[in-house]
Amino acid sequence: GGGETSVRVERMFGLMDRFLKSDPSSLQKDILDHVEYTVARSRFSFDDFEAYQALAHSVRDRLIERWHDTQIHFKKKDPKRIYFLSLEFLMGRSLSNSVINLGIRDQYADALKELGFEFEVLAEQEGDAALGNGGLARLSACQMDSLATMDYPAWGYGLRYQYGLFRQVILDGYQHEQPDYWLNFGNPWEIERVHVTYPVKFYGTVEDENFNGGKRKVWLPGEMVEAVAYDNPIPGHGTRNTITLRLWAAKPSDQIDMESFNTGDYINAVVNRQRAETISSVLYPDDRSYQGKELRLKQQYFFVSASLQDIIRRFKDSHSNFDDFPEKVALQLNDTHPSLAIAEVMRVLVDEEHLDWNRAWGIVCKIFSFTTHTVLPEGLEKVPVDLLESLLPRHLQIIYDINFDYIEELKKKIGLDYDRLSRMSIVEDGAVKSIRMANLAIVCSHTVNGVSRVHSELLKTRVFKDFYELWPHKFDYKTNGVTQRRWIVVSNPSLSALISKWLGTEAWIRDVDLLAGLQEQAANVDLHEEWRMVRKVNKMRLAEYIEAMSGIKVSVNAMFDVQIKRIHEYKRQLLNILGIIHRYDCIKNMEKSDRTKVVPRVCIIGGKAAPGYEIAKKIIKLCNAVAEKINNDPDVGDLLKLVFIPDYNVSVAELVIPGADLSQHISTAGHEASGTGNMKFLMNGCLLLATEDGSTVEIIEEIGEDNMFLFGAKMHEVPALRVKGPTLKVPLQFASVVRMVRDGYFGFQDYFESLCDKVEGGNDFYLLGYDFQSYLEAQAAADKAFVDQEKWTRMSILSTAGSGRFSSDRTIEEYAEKTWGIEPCKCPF
Ligand code: AZC
Repeated sequence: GGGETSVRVERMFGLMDRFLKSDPSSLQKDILDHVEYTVARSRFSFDDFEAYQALAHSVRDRLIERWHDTQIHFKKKDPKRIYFLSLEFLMGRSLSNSVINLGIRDQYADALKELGFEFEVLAEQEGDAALGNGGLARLSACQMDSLATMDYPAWGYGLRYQYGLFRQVILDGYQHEQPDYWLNFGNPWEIERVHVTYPVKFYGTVEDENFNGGKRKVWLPGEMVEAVAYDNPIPGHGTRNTITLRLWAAKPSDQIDMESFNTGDYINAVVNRQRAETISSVLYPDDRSYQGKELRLKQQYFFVSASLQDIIRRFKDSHSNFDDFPEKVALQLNDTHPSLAIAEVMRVLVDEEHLDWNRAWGIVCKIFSFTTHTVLPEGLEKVPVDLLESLLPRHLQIIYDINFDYIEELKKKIGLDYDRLSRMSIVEDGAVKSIRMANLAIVCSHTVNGVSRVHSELLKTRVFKDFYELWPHKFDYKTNGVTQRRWIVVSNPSLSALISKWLGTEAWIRDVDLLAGLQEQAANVDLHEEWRMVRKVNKMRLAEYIEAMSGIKVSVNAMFDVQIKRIHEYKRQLLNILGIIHRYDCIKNMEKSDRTKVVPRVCIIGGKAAPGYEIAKKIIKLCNAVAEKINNDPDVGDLLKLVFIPDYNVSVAELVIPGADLSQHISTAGHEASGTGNMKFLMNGCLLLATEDGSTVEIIEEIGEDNMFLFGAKMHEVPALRVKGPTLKVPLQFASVVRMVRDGYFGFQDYFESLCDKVEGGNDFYLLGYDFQSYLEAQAAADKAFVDQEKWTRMSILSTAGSGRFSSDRTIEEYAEKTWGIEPCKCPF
């Protein structure tokens, strides 16, 4: 039995020898062993990529040790667990993050040096794991890092897409999408669990069956697919705790459909089975607009069903009464994407565990919490009833039953206000009858979280007003945060060392509030000098990358002005580009002698457009067309450059953010739920040029408005401005830059026409025209501040010093205490 084995193992190794050693010579031996036996290359001849693979495998071995210990410890202590359900995780690279969290980066660097390799060079060999679109997905990744670091008993659950987010290729200035077949070269960071599999059912019918003198529902599925677990260990920093991100892959079911094999068409029967894999094959690249596609719904249910089978199996390992479930399990719905989990828990409890409906409902009401990440109505998922009925007939019945009870209760509370009842119903009657997933999530969750304070206000006063009035206690918010481990320590090692030196401790890496200690030193000239030095080195690194990517040479003396994020109308990359055109036009029209007064700029824009989002794609093309013109104009030279960085992703962000002087977060007020890029720039001492939107409002409270460049209409002004829309006076400068685009100054006149139409003639929904004047003023203020290097450096230091509140450690602690009711469970060393 297991007991005997462990005694035997202990006798073989002795307690102290149980773990792999991490001194340089042990590391070297392990790396070389992996070269020889895992990568199967000769230890006398292997290239950088093979060295990376071997290195990654040796790190993996160390992760696995910690991970085993953590899982055993969790099992022994049996604490309440948090299960984080998310259809997207944007993990990026793992190597540097892992060795830093394990505390053995320097040992590895030394070990590799003697073998003739450089750690950084090998780290560059790794491709990104891009199993997500944007903010929501990267937030999940940051939160996993915090959950591990803070010793919470947590599991992430998601899908193991074979194709991550598409690669963006720019040809003639246009975006083209290419598949990201990221598993091509193997993935050392995952562990395939061939024995952890669950059947997932689809289609079929629901029948009534006699049971205990009554009737009960039985779902007779029409299709069965197997979910196979792939575990990705997530190491905490400065702790042994290493938690699990479990991603599911679809495989043909074990249960062979004898029917199709008996017809004699063996080849086709095999080929048909193989189609099961398409469920987890590709990530939907649209981060906002919901499309009602069957495959998407299949993905959602597939991952929800497998995860819940796994969670319930783990619960049943040590519990027999489902009434204890809420004391042991918290389920977090990351947006509405996993909200079928609600109906699935009801189905399992009622149909499979035979609890009566009310008892099951009582349990469901205590376990779910829901976080929404948007205010855009097109982001709210609505599943057509027809689709749900054919794919998941029993779930549709359950949702109808939940809705029936809920509407009856609601009538008692609000009376027969039919408008309001129909707005609040989970089922939407209309041309296409559909299920409102957000309403389902709100009705069945105990907490509805926003991602920043103002986002939560919008939810309460606009998007979910009816619900807030009914259940004010459900509504709360946890302002987003990012992990300083990845966004300072991994991506900006020189700044990290500088901070530790001046604070006299590395403790801020786990306790980020300590960064505030830099405030006292904000005027220290020695710190200033070192701070500027670090920033300059990072700018040089970025300049080299820009030249390698685009052939454009940029001067590190210029201000690096960056906007990187998904391309969206509400994020207003177009405002940025029109501002750049204005700057260009000013330089062109200046007396030559005045040009010496211009503060040189390198404007950097990066981001992907959803493949079907035409306007966003035109914005990319416009950026490239303007860049082409400006960068080749000898009148302008180093005074202005515009660079579009292709294929923006997590590892590009890690390179760009530390090298930015100024970053733009310029969404129309009331549209960015939170924003997390702003926090990453802030931590790295980059100044913000921003609107008072999302989490920026809270950043202002931390560092003060004097430490950033704010502009634009305020959130409460926006609705009235929209009403006035067509009568608003637009500044002349705005009309004239749009004119330049319309007149074909940058070519492609016809192609850009519809883009210009979006911001003129009363169509300017995002208020680019209205905000243009104050945008230019904020830009001028940034120029002025940049010339005063003393002042700029002080602002930069104060930005980093004031970033402590925006760590995901703080966010996760709030979730743990206020929403999930879980406690740390630290694995002893
Ligand atoms: C994003 C929000 O747009 C962004 O403001 C926020 O910081 C981030 O989530 C994390 O909360 N939303 C998404 O990426 N996607 C959806 C569907 O909202």
